[in-house]
Amino acid sequence: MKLNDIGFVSPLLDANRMADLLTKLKNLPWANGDDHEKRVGEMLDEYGIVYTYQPNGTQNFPDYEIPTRWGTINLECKSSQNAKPMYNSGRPHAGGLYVFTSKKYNETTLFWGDDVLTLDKRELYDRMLLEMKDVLVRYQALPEWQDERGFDFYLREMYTQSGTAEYTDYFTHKDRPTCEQNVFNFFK
Ligand SMILES: [Ca+2]
Repeated sequence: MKLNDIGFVSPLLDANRMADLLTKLKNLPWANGDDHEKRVGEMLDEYGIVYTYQPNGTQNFPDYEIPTRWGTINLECKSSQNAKPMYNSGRPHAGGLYVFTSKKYNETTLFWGDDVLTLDKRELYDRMLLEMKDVLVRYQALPEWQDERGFDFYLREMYTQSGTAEYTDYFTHKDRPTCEQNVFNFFK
């Protein structure tokens, strides 16, 4: 099957079916990470949606790469005991569609990575990382950096969210309705 044909397979994944699927995803009760990921895959199957599962490996974004008539969708499943997901070393991806389920609320919410991490903040992170890498390179260039055991160093990114619920709770956040609506609006 040509890539162009995908999304036009029977049954047709049109805007209505997509909205239907998104509603079902949004209404999911909590499940732990593995189960959450699996049930989302089963829902994609139910809708006859063609996808590639973990195209970049098990630990990497995204969980499901889905060619659609709206372009390639990178869908990422997140699950947490609490009200915010863990991103670890991968910041929320621009263009990533997140399906985040919380045990605390026994609810699921949908958002685009762009809507939770602004472009301005991404650029700020990038500027900081460049400076940090520059510091590391300067130290590594010092003659005394070399020792007889080969001890070296590398920087690892770790993205966290801190602050009160007003900032960090994905379910009570003032922007939650807008974030969810932006997901639905994209597929119109
Ligand atoms: Ca995941």
